[in-house]
Amino acid sequence: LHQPGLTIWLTGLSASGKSTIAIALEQHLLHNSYVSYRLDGDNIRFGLNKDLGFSPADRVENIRRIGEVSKLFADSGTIAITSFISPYKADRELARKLHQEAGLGFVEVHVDVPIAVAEERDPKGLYKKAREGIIKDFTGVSEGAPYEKPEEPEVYIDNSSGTVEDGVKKIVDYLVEKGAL
Ligand code: GGZ
Repeated sequence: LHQPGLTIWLTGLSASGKSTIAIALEQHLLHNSYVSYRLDGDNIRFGLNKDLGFSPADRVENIRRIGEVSKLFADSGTIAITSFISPYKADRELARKLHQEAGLGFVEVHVDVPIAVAEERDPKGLYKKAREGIIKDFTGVSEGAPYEKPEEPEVYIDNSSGTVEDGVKKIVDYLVEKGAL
C-alpha cells in the first residue's frame, strides 16, 4: 500500500454538517483500503484539549494543537480528517503552513450553510441557548465570536442542499484529480 499522508481540514459553522461528511468520507476511504483517522470534538476536546473552552484564545490554541496532531497523523501516512469549526483564517493558515513545510498535503474544505439554516437545524439546541445568552461566545451568534469564511478553500461544499454523498464525492473527486488517491 502506497499512501502519502495528508490532512483534509473541514471548516464551517456548528450544525453545518461537517461531522456527518467527515464520518462518511472516512467510511469511503476505509472501504477503499486507505488508512484514515478522524479528529473531532469527541476525541480531542474531551481528551488532549479538555483544558480549553471557547474564548478566542482557547480556540486559537485548540486549532494550533489540532494542526500539530493532524500533521503527525499525515506524517505517518494516514489521511487525517479534522472536523472543527476553526473559525479563524489565521489559525487555518497556520495549520496549512505546518503541513506544507513538512511536505504534507493540506486540503481545506469549507462546509458552508447560511447561519439561518444552521440555526433552523439546531440539532443540539445550542443556537437557541446562545440566543438566550445561556451559552456565551457562540460562533456566528455572539458578539466577538465570528466565523471567518475561507476565501480560497480547495473544496467548497454548499451544504444547505444536496446529500452527504454529494459532499463526500466533491472531496473525493478533488483528491483523485490531484493524484492523492
Ligand atoms: C461554538 C460550541 C460552543 C461555542 C459548545 N461556540 O455543533 P457542535 O457543538 O457539536 O459543534 C460545536 C463544537 C465546536 O467545537 P470546535 O472545537 O469545533 O470549535 S473551534 O474550532 O471554534 O475551537 C458545538 C460545541 O462545540 N460548542 N460551545 N461557544 N461551538
